[in-house]
Amino acid sequence: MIEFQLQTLLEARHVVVFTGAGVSAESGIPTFRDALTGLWSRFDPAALATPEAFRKDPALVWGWYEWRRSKVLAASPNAAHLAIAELARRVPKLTVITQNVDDLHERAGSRDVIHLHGSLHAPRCFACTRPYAGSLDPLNEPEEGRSLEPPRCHRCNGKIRPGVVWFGESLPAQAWREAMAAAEDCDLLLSIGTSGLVQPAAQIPRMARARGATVVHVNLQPESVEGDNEFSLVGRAAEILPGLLGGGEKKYCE
Ligand code: BV8
Ligand code: ZN
Repeated sequence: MIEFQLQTLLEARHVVVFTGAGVSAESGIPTFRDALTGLWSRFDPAALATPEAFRKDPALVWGWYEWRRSKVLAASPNAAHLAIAELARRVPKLTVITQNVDDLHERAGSRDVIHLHGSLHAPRCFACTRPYAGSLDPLNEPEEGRSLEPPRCHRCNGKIRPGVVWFGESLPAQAWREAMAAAEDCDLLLSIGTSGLVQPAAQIPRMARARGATVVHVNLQPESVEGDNEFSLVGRAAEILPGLLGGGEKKYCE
């Protein structure tokens, strides 16, 4: 049996915490694949999360994102987000790199979070790319499955789009540079709640391992791991992360 202990965590010089939708699941935010439950289930997320979908039917895409944003506004950070913020206070250096478009890491107290796929809270003009200066009215609670006309840019009257990275769009160059630099510098990377399907984000844990870092996966599903510096912790992030900090020893086989 291989043990991964709190000690290994706290001896690290630079920890990277790399998160996917699974870290927000216990805050009630559906993961990307689950995001199409209920009245959205008739749509394919990968098809909706594209510039083509927005060009074709801006109100449908804007309605989906406003529904997701309203769920984020109504949600709270969970014990996993809070444990990650606490960990940053106990190690010399910690970098959070997230694929998520919610702000739950920030609301849990994490700082300088690197958002590889943008944010629901940074709407911008689809035409001139200027940030949207208007306030998005959270009061008109978007109905699930309903289209919603996007607001218009104050400068060029273009349609406002969500500030996320769609499939087929490049990742923000600076975020990607910072994420690669952190992955190559860290000596421990915690990969939490990600299926590792989406590129190039899925390269981040691999980059860390290639530089000799220890990589620990936290997921409901076991991760196939190799070598003696890769581990798979199976379970809920909101239980495992506080457990790690609480000093609980985790025993599990490779
Ligand atoms: C680009 C923002 C190039 C939008 C997102 C063929 C092969 C390889 C790659 C490609 C290909 N064809 C196209 C590509 C590229 C494409 C891609 O990767 N496609 C995949 C699907 C095959 N990538 C892109 O297009 C990227 N851009 O490549 O640009 C380029 C180059 C030059 C010039 C122009 C372009 C851009 C990708 C960004 C897409 N945007 N998000 C939005 O949110 O609406 S990605 C989106 O899906 C999420 O952000 C998330 O990162 C990702 C996956 O979503 P989920 O599955 O929900 O989340 P996750 O994977 O994290 O899975 C949840 C996990 O949590 C599960 O494992 C589950 O077990 C676990 N879990 C659940 N509950 C818990 C838990 N774990 C612990 N505790 C729990 N409680
Ligand atoms: Zn504009």
